Amino acid sequence: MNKIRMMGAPTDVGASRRGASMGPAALRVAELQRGLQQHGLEVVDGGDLAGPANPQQPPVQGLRHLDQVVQWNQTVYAAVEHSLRAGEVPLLMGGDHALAVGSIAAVARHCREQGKDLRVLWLDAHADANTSQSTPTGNIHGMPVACLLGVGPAELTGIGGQVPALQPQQICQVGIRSVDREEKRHLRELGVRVYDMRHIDEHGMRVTMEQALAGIGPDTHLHVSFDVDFLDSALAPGVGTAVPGGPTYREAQLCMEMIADTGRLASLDVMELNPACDVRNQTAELVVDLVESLFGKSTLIRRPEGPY
Ligand code: 4U7
Ligand code: MN
Ligand code: MN
Ligand code: MN
Repeated sequence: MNKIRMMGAPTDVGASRRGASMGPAALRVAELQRGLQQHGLEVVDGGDLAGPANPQQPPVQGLRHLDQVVQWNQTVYAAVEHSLRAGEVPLLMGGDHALAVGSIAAVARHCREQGKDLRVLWLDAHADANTSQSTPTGNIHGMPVACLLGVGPAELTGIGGQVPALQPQQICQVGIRSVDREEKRHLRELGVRVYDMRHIDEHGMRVTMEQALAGIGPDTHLHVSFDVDFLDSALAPGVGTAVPGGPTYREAQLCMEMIADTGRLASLDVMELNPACDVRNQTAELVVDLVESLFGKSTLIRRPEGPY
């Protein structure tokens, strides 16, 4: 594994509930860097990126804080691109999920230049495929998937220099259980592969992840966009938009472990952690535990080959 570079994006301009801006600090308090170093990984903390404050304004034409969201995304884009060019594994600590536009646009550009096959795994309770027309809130953290697939304000869809930044076959969602009415139609039209909680209930996390990870090969760059509200809200209260009925601790561990087993994880977003909603930083600690698994903590114990 190449050197991991942590970078914080302390903002909540893409949300209406405040607090995700404290996510990077909570992950540092929960010792994310040391947790990963424990397993022999090389990890640097590049500190926090800077950007505009949250003006706490109502949405304008279905979009809240568009200018601020664009500015933050441009900064994230540049930082992720720089890290990938240096041969590192960028680990973006959000911040709200609107910043996945800049992060993934940078990864997509890097993959085009390097001739790598990009796969994005979107772990979330929400599909984040709203537009300014369909959004019930105007919050841009509910829109990054649509933006990356070319549907959204030009200032966001254009980040990275190619519209769309992503093809629908390149993204796959897991854990989804809250999708708005109009958003459902977008998902179908966009052709995004969605493994919702119903699918996990019926087939289990193991089969779900086998399906989600199918086709990943030696040339694949695997990007994980981990929205902390993916996790069951009883387990992970420290998020601004909690939804019950998410993966249990063991299901989430298995999900992370199976991603680690591919050996292709090359960039990561950890988004939407909201310490203002958390209880004694327990969600941040859980996230550190899961991110350790994502980078292979438990593969120290090798499973025997063959059926079991
Ligand atoms: B997150 C929502 F209406 N769909 O668009 C919206 F329910 O990044 C929630 O996944 C979006 O946390 C949640 O505002 C965005 C709402
Ligand atoms: Mn979410
Ligand atoms: Mn999200
Ligand atoms: Mn959220």
